[in-house]
Amino acid sequence: MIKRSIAAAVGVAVLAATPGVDGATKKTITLGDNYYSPKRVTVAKGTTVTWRWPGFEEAGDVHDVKLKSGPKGVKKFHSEGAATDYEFKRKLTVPGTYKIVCTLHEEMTMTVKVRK
Ligand SMILES: [Cu+2]
Repeated sequence: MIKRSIAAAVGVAVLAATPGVDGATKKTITLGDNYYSPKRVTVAKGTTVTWRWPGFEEAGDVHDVKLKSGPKGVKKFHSEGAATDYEFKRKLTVPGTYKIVCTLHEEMTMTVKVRK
């Protein structure tokens, strides 16, 4: 019984770590007041990251998503400022570390690591 549950857990872990077809994976980051959640993520190359602002009920301050620093050759991106019901997506195709900041709250930061 114990052995079986360990095997099941390992199976799930392996599945979760495997990118989808053509490495097409997705990851969603939620914006809060004043944070990104999760604050650190590691994704496969080619993952489309979606930053999602809260719905109307949880609306807070205005936030944005700006690439402060990224791997060499990656064009900087900067979303619009929004408080609620907004989405910003970027497909991250270059491996490396992407540092994200909200230009309205300098302590509001996050890091995306893209694996090779
Ligand atoms: Cu902010």
